[in-house]
Amino acid sequence: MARILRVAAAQLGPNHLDTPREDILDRIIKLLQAAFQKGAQLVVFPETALTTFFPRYRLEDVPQSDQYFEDGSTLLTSARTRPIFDEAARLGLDVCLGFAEKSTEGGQRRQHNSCVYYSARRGDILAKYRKIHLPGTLQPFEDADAINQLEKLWFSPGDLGFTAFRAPGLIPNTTKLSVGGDGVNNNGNARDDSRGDPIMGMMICNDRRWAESWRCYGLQGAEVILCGYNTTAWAPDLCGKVEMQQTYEESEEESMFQHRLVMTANSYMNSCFSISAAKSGVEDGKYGLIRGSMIVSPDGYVLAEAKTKGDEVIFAELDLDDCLPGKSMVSLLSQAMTDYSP
Ligand code: CDV
Repeated sequence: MARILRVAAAQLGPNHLDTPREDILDRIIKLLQAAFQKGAQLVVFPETALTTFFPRYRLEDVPQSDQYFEDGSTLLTSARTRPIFDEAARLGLDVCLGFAEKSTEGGQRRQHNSCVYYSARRGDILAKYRKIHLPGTLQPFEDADAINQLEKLWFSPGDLGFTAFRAPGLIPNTTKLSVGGDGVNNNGNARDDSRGDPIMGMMICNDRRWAESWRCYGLQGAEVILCGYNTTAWAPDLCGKVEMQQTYEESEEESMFQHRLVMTANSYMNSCFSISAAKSGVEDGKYGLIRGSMIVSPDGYVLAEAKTKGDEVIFAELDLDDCLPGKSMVSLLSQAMTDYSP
């Protein structure tokens, strides 16, 4: 029996430093409704979906910076975020949403680049991920015109690991089993838990460029990877390319190529689906972000891809059992390695 999951990536066009939160919430809610119309059960939004990508600025350039942070424990109740989850609950949609998080765990203020997984079935947040690979520099470049990426300054590295989880209520007649292993037994046959609820893993933007992010999830049997991003189309200082004198268009094309490369190759290598959602277009009149929200199959094929740099929903119907052949092959290989004695 197939295990069908209908998913969407909700790409957002640019947000600006002074875009009112009500406008952003309004766009996000319209995207949720568009995804629902297409038949989606799960919608993935970009990294820092609620704001401009403010970590490109120095602290002193963003004097009211606290307005860009959310308390992760009040997302469902705060007027700043609640309308999203109320609408998701009304439509019965699961949501993965990226946001800048402030917390005071242990009495100390911390800031993380985070995302949460909201389960409509549970009516609650099921999982949270805090970005581990924070790209860029601690100090701005000397060149005043350089485009900075100061995530190391704004955020602490994630402390929640790459923890896969099962999302309930999306697929009928699943068995109730926990996460673990690669979903196959030592003979290469699907273990009973391949009939369980879908196994999800979340990562954020730069995490997708590192094999260990994917492999940590792959080894937990992840079937769907969710990844929001804000990828600069043009940052020659940051990318060490000042000497290359690439044009803006060449740089953007290369960035798109590399995004597609990591999403397709890693989905294939871990035999999982992936859903990536961009914030795209030119933010704050100057900072270009690539497009390329896409849904990729365990064979590495792009099933759906955004065509614009604005608000856009892409959709695909996934059969999670398509993850099994690749995962079975891994299991056979590791068994062969265990059996091998020189
Ligand atoms: N937000 C990001 O993590 N952006 C990085 C850029 C700076 C390279 C990315 O990996 O897309």
